[in-house]
Amino acid sequence: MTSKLSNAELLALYRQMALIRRFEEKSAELYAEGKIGGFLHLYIGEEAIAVGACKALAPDDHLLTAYRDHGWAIARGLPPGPVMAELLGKATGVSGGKGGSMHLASAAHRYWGGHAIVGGHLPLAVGVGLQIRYEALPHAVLCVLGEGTTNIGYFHESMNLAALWKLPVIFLVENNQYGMGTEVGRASALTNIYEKGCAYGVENQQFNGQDVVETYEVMANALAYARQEGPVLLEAITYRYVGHSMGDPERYRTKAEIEFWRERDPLCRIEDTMTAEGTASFDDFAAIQREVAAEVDEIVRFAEESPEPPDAALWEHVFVNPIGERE
Ligand SMILES: Cc1ncc(C[n+]2csc(CCOP(=O)(O)OP(=O)(O)O)c2C)c(N)n1
Repeated sequence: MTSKLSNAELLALYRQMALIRRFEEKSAELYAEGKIGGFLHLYIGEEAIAVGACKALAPDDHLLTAYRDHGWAIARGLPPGPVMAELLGKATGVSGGKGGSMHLASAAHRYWGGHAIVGGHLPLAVGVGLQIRYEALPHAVLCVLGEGTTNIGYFHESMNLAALWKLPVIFLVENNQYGMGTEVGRASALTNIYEKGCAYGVENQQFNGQDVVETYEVMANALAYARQEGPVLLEAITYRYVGHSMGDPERYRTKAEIEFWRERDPLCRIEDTMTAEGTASFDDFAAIQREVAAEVDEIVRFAEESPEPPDAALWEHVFVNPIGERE
């Protein structure tokens, strides 16, 4: 891990990853207590991708993700208290408590969700990219998806149009090895997902998604290319330590496999490198972990003490087509 980032920047990236991990661990507890409804997909193990990628994004760039979105929301700068409140369905949630875990969004952060339909957000990302080119704006779009999503029609339609119109869209595949319980090689003809870019003449690259610095550097280069030239397909090699969603019996993999990946943990990677270089000590990391634990306790308190949305909120933000209305 060689880097142009300062020690302070590296520690800030570590802190963000630690915050996301703690946030996710607490979410699992709250889910088990019945305080979070619906589905809950955790990001534990994959934190370096969101944190490294969001460091490279400019404030005016756009971000769209699938349902494994808590880490992305926090890395993009959405306040974690209202993110947790959204998971609990509270009025203070980022989506007013009406979206829940899979529908985090914030126009102020140009974070357009949080999408539950596999691949559904890819054409939307292309639409945002088209607007940017149409208005000759300097921005880019980051569209995050799982490797399973690259087998869906939307992926191919989106890659085709993004390439044809040279849109500033980065398709970032988080290859965590499984789509629900299906291992990548059992569902995809190509297991090097980045090679799918070749079919559309799209620039492509694979990288180590467990390395936050590498992620940042790859993203920074891809963004510069996308703004000038056109789309990029990136594949981050990663792993989720926990089930696809809560209640996944995980019969499709072994404990040894999980252990193999835990040894490549993105937080430990920074700890090991910085302590070996003498730029930080294990005490420094322990202090950050304590701070983050206290911060997440406060986040949970805020969310739990927040009110439910009022009944009248049922009638807000509902799209009605007046042309279709009958007398
Ligand atoms: C159109 C559609 N088909 C099926 C599902 C059910 N489903 C939810 S997640 C998922 C697996 C997606 O895997 P991947 O894209 O690799 O993302 P990951 O969960 O690994 O982050 C499936 C099939 C869905 N939500 N939408």
